[in-house]
Amino acid sequence: MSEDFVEGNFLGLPESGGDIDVAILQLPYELTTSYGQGTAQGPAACLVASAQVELFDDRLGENLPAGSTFLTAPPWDGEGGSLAQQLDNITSYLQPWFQGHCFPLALGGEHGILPPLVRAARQHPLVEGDLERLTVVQIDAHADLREQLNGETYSHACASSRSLDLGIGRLLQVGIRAYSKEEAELIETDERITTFFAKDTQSTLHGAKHWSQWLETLSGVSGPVHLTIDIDGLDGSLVPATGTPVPGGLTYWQVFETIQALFDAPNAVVISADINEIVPQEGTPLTEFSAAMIATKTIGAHLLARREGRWTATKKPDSDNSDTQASTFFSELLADNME
Ligand SMILES: [Mn+2]
Repeated sequence: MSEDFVEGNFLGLPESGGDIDVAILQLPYELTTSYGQGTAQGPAACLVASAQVELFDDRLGENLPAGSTFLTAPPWDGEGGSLAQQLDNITSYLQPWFQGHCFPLALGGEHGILPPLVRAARQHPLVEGDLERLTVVQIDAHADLREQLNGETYSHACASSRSLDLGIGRLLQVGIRAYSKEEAELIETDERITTFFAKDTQSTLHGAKHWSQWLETLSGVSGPVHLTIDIDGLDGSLVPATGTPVPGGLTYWQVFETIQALFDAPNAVVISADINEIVPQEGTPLTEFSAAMIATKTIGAHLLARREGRWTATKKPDSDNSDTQASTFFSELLADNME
């Protein structure tokens, strides 16, 4: 632990002022988690666990922050009377960090944070208001492609469906091993979706072939990308406290390889990431520590992309591109749907 360790900050890193390169955002959002409880405590627990993560990044060859400036932003305040207002407030909280000048990494919170993340990414200079340009890469046990769960269309189980509704151009999924017939049919028919099932990538006989196809797919991605990591994509033994731990998932190293392949892709620009469904557990810090390790790896991969010219800060154009409709988007959308 370094002498200037700051408690409560990601990796304990102090804020040195000036332009922010990496913003750690906390979304203690929990509205629809169906089975487990405690995702609202996830972000804070992940920050505490990050104090135990080594600062050395082997690919950068140096310790984080590696000359860059990190900010651990105050958490989203949880305000909003209705679900729609909460989603709008999350979008408003995220917006200042999606202007292209820094790399935002959000910690959740349940996977229901994905639609507001996608909505915030719409104003990114590389997305230019057209979400069809955006690819979402999803690590998850669940396809999250349901139309609704228990009557709720913004359930965590519908996060990817709602992102497709918002108009994203492409969805790449890996780790998927719990899904319904309806979701399997959507995967078959919606050309925007490419799914690598865990039964294939984790197969003891053919896994290596499928896994290298997944990494090749990532290497071929072009344009702006949001990476969403539901930590239940990892094998349940690594994340025992997450909302719905599922056996048969990705190994720790497969998550690392996914991050590396995506951030190293020559024509892709990973503009943002989130790690969600983090739940602390009394007696073992394994779940939140796994999340903190993955968050650190993600930031290391971002800094390498920056160093090697695959990510460049985009200054906000003179014409203000901030999306003024974003702060009421979900309220208006859901009001329309109820009519
Ligand atoms: Mn999920």
